[in-house]
Amino acid sequence: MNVKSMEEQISGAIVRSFFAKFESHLAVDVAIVGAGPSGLVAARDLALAGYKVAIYESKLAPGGGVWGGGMLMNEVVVQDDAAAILHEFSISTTALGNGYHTLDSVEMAAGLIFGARQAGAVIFNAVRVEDIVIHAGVVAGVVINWNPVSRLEMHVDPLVVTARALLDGTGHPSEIVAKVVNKAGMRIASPTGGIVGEKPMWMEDGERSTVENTMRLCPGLYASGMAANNVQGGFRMGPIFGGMLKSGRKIAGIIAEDLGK
Ligand code: 48F
Repeated sequence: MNVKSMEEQISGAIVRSFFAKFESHLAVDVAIVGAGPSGLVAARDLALAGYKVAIYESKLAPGGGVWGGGMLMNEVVVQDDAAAILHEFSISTTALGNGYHTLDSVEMAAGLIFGARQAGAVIFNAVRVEDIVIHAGVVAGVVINWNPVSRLEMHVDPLVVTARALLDGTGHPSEIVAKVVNKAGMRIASPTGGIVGEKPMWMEDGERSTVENTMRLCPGLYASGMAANNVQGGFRMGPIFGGMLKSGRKIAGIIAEDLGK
């Protein structure tokens, strides 16, 4: 009898299990680029609504800008209405009684990741979206490669995942929208038809405008969080995260409405 070694069984289990996950997500309803707070909230909402959702995160650890709190002090602040979204993820907050809550940024990052995953969204970490697919004026998917391949500038062709909706949750640089505007030369829904560029710090205005700036940009393409703010020219706001969470919720609603069932 041919008995497999433990080494062979463990390696085989990982390879088969990963490739089953990968193959079943070569065509998805929603591809989300960036596992920051806005992308993770959108992912959970859309997965709970029954859509097939894949998140691509170039770093090894999903969570985006949450982990570091403010200036590496691992606490963040949210407003009352945004705390309610965190409570849906079973993330705890401490009410300050003035409309704000503090919370542990590590619990927030871990909780958002776990919530998105438990809802059924699949996260591909250490995977960089390096380009987009466009079919006749409609954004239709992502071009992906291992982030280390990108960083080492290895000459390796990527693979492609098609998506009915593509969400740019890449934060400050709005990398995916930049591809659509600069590489594909498409016009998007913004004051200039392109990327306006993020403004300096103004917490109150930034928090409000992040949600307002969250929208569909062209057929198949959406932006949330700081990516949405960069596109529309909103102010930055630093370590208050309510706008990010509400932006994720808003864009999930818009995408679900566009996709239908
Ligand atoms: O920046 P990020 O946390 O996204 P967000 O949802 O939240 C912004 C806040 O964290 C913070 C803030 C709040 O006041 O201002 O900045 O807008 O996370 C974006 C994620 O996208 C990943 C990146 O590593 C980060 O984890 N990312 C960026 N470009 C790519 C990418 C790419 N091309 N492919 C895959 N992942």
